[in-house]
Amino acid sequence: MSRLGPLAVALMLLLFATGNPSAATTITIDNFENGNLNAWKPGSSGQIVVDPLNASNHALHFTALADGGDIWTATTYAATGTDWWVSFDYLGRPGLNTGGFLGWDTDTLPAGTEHWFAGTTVSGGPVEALLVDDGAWHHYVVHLIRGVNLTNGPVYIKAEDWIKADAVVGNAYFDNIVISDVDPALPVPVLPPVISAALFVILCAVAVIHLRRRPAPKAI
Ligand SMILES: [Ca+2]
Ligand SMILES: [Ca+2]
Ligand SMILES: [Ca+2]
Repeated sequence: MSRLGPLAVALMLLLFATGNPSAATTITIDNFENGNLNAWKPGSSGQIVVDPLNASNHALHFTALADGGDIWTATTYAATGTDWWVSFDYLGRPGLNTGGFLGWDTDTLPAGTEHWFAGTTVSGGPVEALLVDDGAWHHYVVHLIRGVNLTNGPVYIKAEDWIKADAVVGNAYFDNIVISDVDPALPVPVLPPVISAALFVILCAVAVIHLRRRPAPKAI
């Protein structure tokens, strides 16, 4: 059996100490750049279109108005912990109450257990994120908590251009829909500077000892 050299052990120690053993589960549901809606169930009026504000970007909009949901994700998603964050970008153009809504649903039917957590109006009920309709993209992060505004089981994500909003079709755009069990606003975990410096000193010391112990090259 071969023995690991002290330098290798020190490197493993450093990697272990700086790694993140509880890595976040983050899933990009769709950024609408792959040319298809395979992440979503067929049969909706959703379409991938060129971003009206950025010709190099694509987004989702709808060719029909809906109530109860227009497009559902192809699969369900489950939060691995108590908390869940759904982030996305929304563009409402032009004007007021363009009708974009994003929510979760336990099935793919308009009825049943559901929650619209983002929308351009609260006339259908409160939402966590009231979407801005000012003709510009805005980024949103919605915090969902099991037993509060998220059911315990897996859910579909769904979206629509709500028929009871401005009744104008096609002016609600979504992009970059991501779900995560870690708040994206939190900084990436890093070691405190004191610990990082200590590890660096230890690594250097081990490397020096290792080099000193190396056998001298044999004389020819
Ligand atoms: Ca996009
Ligand atoms: Ca609309
Ligand atoms: Ca439903």
